[in-house]
Amino acid sequence: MRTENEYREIVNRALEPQLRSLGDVPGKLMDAMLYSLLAGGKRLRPVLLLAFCEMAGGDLAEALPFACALEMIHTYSLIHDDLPGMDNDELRRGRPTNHIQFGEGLAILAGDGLLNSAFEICLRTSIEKDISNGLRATEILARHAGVTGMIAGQVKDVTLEGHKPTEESVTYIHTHKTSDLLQAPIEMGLCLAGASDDVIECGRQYGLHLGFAFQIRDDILDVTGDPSLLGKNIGMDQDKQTWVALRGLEQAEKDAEQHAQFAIEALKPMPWDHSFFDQIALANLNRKQ
Ligand code: GRG
Repeated sequence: MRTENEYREIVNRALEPQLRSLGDVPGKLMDAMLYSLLAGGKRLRPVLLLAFCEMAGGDLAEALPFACALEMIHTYSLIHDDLPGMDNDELRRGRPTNHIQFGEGLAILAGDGLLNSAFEICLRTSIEKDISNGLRATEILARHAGVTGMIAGQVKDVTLEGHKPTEESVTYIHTHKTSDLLQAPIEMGLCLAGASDDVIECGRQYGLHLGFAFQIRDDILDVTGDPSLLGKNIGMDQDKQTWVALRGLEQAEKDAEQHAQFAIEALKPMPWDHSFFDQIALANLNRKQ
């Protein structure tokens, strides 16, 4: 296995060439897409895709365009989430948000552009390189990012703002807004490697619990975090359906730990060394950004 940093570097080097490979994109649109895409996120999702794929014996070069596509979808969701009609945020990844930098119209189009480019890249790669499980991997991405996945979670997040959080509502939002886009890379990576359905199910459970632990940590950081480390403002989720609003800070810390343990447990039936992924689940508990 490579290190997390090595995977991150591989993704960072590939993102811009993948986007530019689509052809003659209007300059302003390309600038706005690259502004957010290259702003330096943690790259957790593409790292998971590549690492799960390699663990299961898959080919990194084949998986790389899919990993970049997933990061494009994640970045689009952040751009749209920051818009005045949604969370109205001014800081993201340590920079002014896309609509502050380029205006609302171009920010909407940059998000749309990244979303569409992701599927163009997945489908083109599958067709041109004749990747046997490419279409299946693309369907997994569409489903987790789509109207029963991340978008469903975001709809509840937006429409329940200001309502009293319940276990059911917060669980729904965390499952879909966050876990779905963490399950996608794991299932895609394993699928591209040709892993069995049993193995994919283990990965799906890991992604579900990692997503919960990740979002609970995010909710905690919105209260206790340092904006200069986080790269975004804090206190933005006060009227939101958060785990901290539901359970309080102290219990939220314990729940995040429990979900990290569930995630680690889920990988135990896998026939490979999974310490890389155990580490990711544990590191999230102390992350500051
Ligand atoms: C607009 C359809 C649509 C969806 C938006 C992803 C999302 C849904 C909203 C962003 C805000 C948020 C708190 C999402 C939950 C997942 C999450 C914690 C995203 C931030 O991901 P990180 O921390 O970000 O991996 P970086 O910048 O490191 O990539």
